[in-house]
Amino acid sequence: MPTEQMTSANKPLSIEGRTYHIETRSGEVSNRILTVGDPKRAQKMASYLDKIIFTHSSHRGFLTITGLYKGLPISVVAIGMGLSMMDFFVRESRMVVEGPLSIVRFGSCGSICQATSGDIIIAKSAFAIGRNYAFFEEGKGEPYLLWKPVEADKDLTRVVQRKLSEAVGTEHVFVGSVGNADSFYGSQGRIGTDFYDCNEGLLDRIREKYEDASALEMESHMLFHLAQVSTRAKNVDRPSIRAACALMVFADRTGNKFISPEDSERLVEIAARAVFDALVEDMPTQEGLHPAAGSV
Ligand code: R1P
Ligand code: URA
Repeated sequence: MPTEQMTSANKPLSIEGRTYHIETRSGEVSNRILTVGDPKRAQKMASYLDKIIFTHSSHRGFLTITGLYKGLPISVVAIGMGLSMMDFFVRESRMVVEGPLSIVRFGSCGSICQATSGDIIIAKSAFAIGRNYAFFEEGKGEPYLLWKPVEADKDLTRVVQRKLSEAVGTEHVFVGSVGNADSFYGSQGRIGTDFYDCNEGLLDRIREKYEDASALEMESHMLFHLAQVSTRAKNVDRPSIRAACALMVFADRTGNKFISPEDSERLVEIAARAVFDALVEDMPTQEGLHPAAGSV
């Protein structure tokens, strides 16, 4: 249920200026954001900030932690899973952050390349994989639609790749295009018998269409797409969004292996400072927290 009265149906903000789903307002979110899916991952990574100055858990499951790292503000935001959550996150963050906005996603994925569990894949670009309802309802077309890749921000990606390579070793870092599926199951080519998914040839089709297809997950294309269209919006008089994405391989889809809880925790711990270092190197100026932020 809404926790505060909203002032508009078109752009729901509370009287205090808090967004409807994430429930943050100007001054509480930094221009440098690390976003993850899992709130425990967010807490673990945020524990590597030098100082935490704001924490809020929203009624829709978004967790925002803002702090200082090497003197600059960084927010860590856990968004849960899937395209819609990424859409809420990017749009509502844009509503409350003035000026340039750099977003790094640090997520988990299934690898469909040589990378194995515990390795990291840097998204050079991301493409969407969507269930084609016309096929299932009317027998029209292919069961899955594959959209053209959208590029990550090159500069931000370069620094994220360098910092993570220094942290985990270049031999554990791979670069490629990431498939952003609308399901963990059907549209990621997981074969089962409970549903008619018609996805037996999907991984081969993806690899044929995109030679550098490396990983499958559920948010990166929406992030890159919104960053891209933020530059085309009408009446935008502020710098656009820049986005990058690095993914821990949890599921090795070729070798059929899954990461252990201990290894995933270790990787998150190793990566936290690397991603923060990338965010502050990429935007070294004192952008960020709004002076009017009473709760910060
Ligand atoms: C599925 O298990 C989830 O893991 C991946 C997928 O994109 C999806 O959200 O990312 P996160 O680990 O960041 O949630
Ligand atoms: N996240 C995904 O979306 N897919 C995987 O296989 C592993 C993590």
